[in-house]
Amino acid sequence: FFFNPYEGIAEAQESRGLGDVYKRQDLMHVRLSDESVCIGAPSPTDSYLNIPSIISAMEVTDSDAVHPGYGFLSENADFAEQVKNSGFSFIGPTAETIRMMGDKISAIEVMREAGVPTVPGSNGPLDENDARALELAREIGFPIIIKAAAGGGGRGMRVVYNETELLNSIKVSSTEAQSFFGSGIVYLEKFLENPRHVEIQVIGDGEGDAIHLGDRDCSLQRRHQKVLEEAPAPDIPDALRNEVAATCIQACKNMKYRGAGTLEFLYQDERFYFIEMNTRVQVEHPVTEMITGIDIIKEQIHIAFTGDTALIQDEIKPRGHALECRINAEDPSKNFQPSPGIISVCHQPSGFRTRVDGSIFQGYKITPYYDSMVCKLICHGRNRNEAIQRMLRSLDEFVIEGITTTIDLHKKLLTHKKFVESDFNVSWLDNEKII
Ligand code: MV4
Repeated sequence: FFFNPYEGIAEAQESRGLGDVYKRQDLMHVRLSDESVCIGAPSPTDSYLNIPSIISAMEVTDSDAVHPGYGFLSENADFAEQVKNSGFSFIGPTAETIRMMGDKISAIEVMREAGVPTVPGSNGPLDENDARALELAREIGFPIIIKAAAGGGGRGMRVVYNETELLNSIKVSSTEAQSFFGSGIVYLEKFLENPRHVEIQVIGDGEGDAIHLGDRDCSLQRRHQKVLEEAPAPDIPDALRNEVAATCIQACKNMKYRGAGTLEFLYQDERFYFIEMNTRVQVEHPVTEMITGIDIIKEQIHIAFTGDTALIQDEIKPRGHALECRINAEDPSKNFQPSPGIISVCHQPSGFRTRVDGSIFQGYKITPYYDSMVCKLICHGRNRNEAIQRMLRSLDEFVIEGITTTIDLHKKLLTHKKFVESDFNVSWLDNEKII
């Protein structure tokens, strides 16, 4: 071997300690790269969210394209636009598509036109007309939920249970939305009280062809942070799954969707209700890769460079069941507060149908600057039960010392009767103190 990617890491960590400046050489992906460029200070606004800084890095390295990943600028239409205008390729949809889906009201409209089932609601922004808002809420039936058009992911929402609080709640929500998102536009939906979160993975070639890769259940989340995801979503009649997926494909064809995307649904009483579309690849995409055998990242890059996809719907045959546990550097006994520090011992599981996606190694230093997710453990099985057993075996093999992680919490979750029986909804982890 010409080089040892670990060389000098332990010594460097030890001599600098935790309080010191983080060195980019401390990151394995930087060590493995042919070239690297510093994009700014650790604070995201100075670096990963700084558009000129990213575009400068593309210029000095003579890059062809940028993969926006997830988080940061991955759903920022201005970034996609500036990348394109600077002569580079953005691996994702067009800026127009990102903008259209970023506005939740226009996203719902696009989906309705394609026949995607949506939540009964205002189907447009609420205006100043109080009488009209009251009439609408009565028609829909309480409880209703007020959402910000520019919101998403759980931010800027308010549930209203009766008429007396409606008008005030609309005003408060709009004022909040204005200060959070720079737009006070809000809309109404029927509030579903115990839904599951089911999402459908789509891929479009940007020319009007599109396919889907089935669904995932992401109901297990805590304070809008997903904890464990699975594919396919359990206990949904296949005819219904396929029918809804067909409407998703229609929507992607209509808008000439380019790249990977996800349509998010609430699922309750055997019905799907579209709520939002994500125009990026998601953290939980590996569970879909495991059941379909398709490398979603490769397909994203292929489509960006060729404007074509070799994927054919009839050839996509999901097999078995996959689970993903997000391993966070957090302390569940201290209200999930981040647990930064140096990983002193690291042993990652491996074996048949076991996959670890992540960035950690012995000597890795977790900084307080970013999200606390440090890796993901993904297991596939011939069926859901086999996937659960394999995940439990893999979690037992996983050793991370020096920091506190959510590994033990996953063991409790995977053996809980309600999880084993898929008897949960989006509120379960927030309401029950099971983890
Ligand atoms: C809802 C809902 C119930 N009814 N909309 C929260 C995140 C954002 N993507 C949409 N969210 C919700 N929208 C209606 N009409 C319940 C939620 C919700 C939720 C959705 C998905 C995953 C976790 C959630 C946790 C709490 C509330």
